[in-house]
This record gives sequence, structure tokens and C-alpha cells, in this order.
Amino acid sequence: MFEDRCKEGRELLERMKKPLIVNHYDCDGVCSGSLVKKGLLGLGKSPQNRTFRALDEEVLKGLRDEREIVFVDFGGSMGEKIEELLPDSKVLIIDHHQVKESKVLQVNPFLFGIDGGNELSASSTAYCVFGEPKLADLAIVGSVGDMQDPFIGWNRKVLEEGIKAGEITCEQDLRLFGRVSRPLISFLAYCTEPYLPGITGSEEKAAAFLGDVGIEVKKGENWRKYGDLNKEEKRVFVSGLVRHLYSMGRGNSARELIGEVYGLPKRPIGTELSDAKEFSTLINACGRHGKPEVGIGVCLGEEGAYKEASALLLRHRKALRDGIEFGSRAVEDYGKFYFLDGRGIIEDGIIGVVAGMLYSVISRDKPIIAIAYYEDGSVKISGRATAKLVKEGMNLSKLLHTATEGIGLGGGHNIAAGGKLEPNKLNEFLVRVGTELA
Ligand SMILES: [Mn+2]
Repeated sequence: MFEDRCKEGRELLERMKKPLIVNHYDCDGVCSGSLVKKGLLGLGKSPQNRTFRALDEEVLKGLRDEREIVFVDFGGSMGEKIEELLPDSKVLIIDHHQVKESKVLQVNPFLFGIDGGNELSASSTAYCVFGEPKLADLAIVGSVGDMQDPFIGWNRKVLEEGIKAGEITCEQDLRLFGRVSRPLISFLAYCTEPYLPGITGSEEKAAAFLGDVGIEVKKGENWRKYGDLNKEEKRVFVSGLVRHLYSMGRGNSARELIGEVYGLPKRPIGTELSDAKEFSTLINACGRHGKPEVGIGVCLGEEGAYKEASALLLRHRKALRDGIEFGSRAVEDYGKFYFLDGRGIIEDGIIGVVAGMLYSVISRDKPIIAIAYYEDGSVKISGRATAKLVKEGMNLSKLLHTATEGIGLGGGHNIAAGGKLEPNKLNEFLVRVGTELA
């Protein structure tokens, strides 16, 4: 049973002294890496973190001198390689990607028939290993970062434990980024998820919209935030947005405006850290712009880390805005899927996020495959689908795995997957994707 495996994992951690935590660089990777660090500190250990964009043989070879290693948010598919390359190390894998069992001890929901794609992130899996309610906030932030909300199954259990312990709140409200931390005008002007046609990208138009619906943007000297509005103002604001989106032919986005939001009342109120979604974007910004250690510092509440992360977030949001502006012009309809060529324009670290956000400007009836350059000139692939497509049988992990066979690497989740291609194999890859989807 999954619970027994979690207990085994915990027992192995208890036998470690100075483990090296090796985690993935995205939000879930950084949150799970931080959660494990916090948990281990609580057990009196002296852990350290190292963050990687991907786990491959090169990385494993570089870990040869490490005696105790915990892999988080990746490693599940590398069990045999780990055995071969790190035969003398004590190793635990905490992962939630589709995988097979090996001799290395692995805590992974997929090994127990639980869907790690939507029921447990690496962070909430790590939470289950420690079972410590104080760690529930990071578990939830990681799951939100992996787009697993609204929570079901095991995530729901973690959420409920967190609520009970006073670490998390949960309510129905506007789901837009910045609802707790951003003044209303920039809240709207910088909104990329969903993209608000006619508003996103322009402070002037955002201010005009607020004027139209009759909401005051300032109270005395202070710029108001969505969280400062009273109930009636919130209602007026949301229905104005819904009307706007429908008038622009974006009814799909309108339906996604409201949903479950998760608050973190023990983190500084009025900052990104008090809302799980904003927290997750902050962490993503750190990891994806080469500063995962700042993200870990934020998760652990270290001084100074938040300020540095905020600067990275500004940069991140500008890159996303530019990316989606470019993407909505450049995305092509390839029949069975959409294709976005972001090479030379969109950074590899955010191409997947941009691909996912494009669903607010393209129809949701087929998957999107986007590409960018890695620093070494090879091609990064990111695939995104929708929950509805997955329900109808779409499996992007399988698709990318098959379509890259012999010419690259690919895998991940049903709904979001990634890969890497040798530079001159793009045409072959695209033809294969088309064939697989036919
Ligand atoms: Mn993950």
C-alpha cells in the first residue's frame, strides 16, 4: 500500500545523516525539495539541496561521491541507472511521474494505482512521507504549481489536514494571479492567465475597465487590491470581467475565472506568500530563471530571499507576457494539434508555461506542441493538453515518448509532457506526432 511505502521512505530518511536532496527546478520540484529539507531539519538532520533541470546520466555521474541522496520530482524512471551508477549510495526516490518499479526504494503514487498526474504532486507525495501538518502549505503550493487544483483524492486529504492545522484556508473566489498582492490596475493589465483581450498589456485599458464597472482604484493614498474590495464590489468586478470576456468571444476563459483558492494564513498577509497560486508563480520565477536556491530560501522563510524572488517575478511575468503575445500571433494549426515554434524567441524555461496559457486564445479541442532552444542548441519540446482531452484518452507522456523514440527523449504526464530533440530531427518528430494523433 502507498501508506506503507511512505513509512518505509520515512524510515530510510531517519537512517540518513547529511543527505543531499536532488530536486527538479520547477515549482513542484523546488517546493518538494524545500519540504524534504524542512522535514529533515525537523528530524535533526543536516540536509543540502541541489537543483537540476533534468536528471540524466551526466548528473548521476556527478553525484558519485554522495553517500545519501534523496531524489525529488524526478528519478522515478532512472531507477536502474541509479543502481548502476551509484551502487554505494543510500538512495530514496520521491516522484510522481509515470514509472516502473526498480530496486531503489521509491515513493511514487503511480506504483500504487494512484494518479500522480492529478492526485499527488512531488510535494504532496513528500508530505505523505513526513505526515507533518506544518509542511502542508508547501505541499499545496507544489500541487498548485503542477496545476493539480481543484484538488481531488490524496491532494484533498493533504488539504484537509492543512486546513485542520490552520496552515491553509480554502474558498471559492476569483482565481486570477495577484488577487492578494497586486494593485487593481496592474492586476488586470498584467493578467496572462487567462489572457484578457483588450485589457492585458495595457494599464490604460485596465483603468478604463475599472472606471466602466465603477470600482475605485485608490482609497486615500493607497492603491486597492482585489482582496481589499467588499463583497458587492467583488461581485461587480467579476461580473464585469465575465461580460467582457464573453463580448470578446472568450466564454471558455470566463468559465474558469472562479474556482477554489487556497490561502496560507501563516505566511505574510498581503504578499504573494499568502496565496498558494501566487506563491507558486513566485517559485516558478526563481527556478525558471536560474535561481532555484532563492525559491528554496522563500519556501523556508529565509531572510532576504523574498525580496530577491520578487525581482525575479517581475522579469518572469514580462517574459510570459511577451511569450504569449508572440505565441498568440505565431501559433499554427497543424490539423490534429497546434504547433508553436518559439525557437530564438521564447526561453526554454518558460515555453511550457506559455504553451499552457495559449489555451486562453486558441480553442481547447486539440493538444499544443511548442518548441524552444536549449542553451546547447538542441530542441526543447513542451506539450500541453486540457483535462477534457485527457478524459477522452489523450496521453501526452506516451505521445512524446513514442514520437521521440530514437531521435530524442520524451515523457511526463497525460496533460503536460516534455522532451528533447536532436536539432535536425524536428520534421520527423512533427510527422510522427501527426501520425500518432491520427
Ligand atoms: Mn512535479
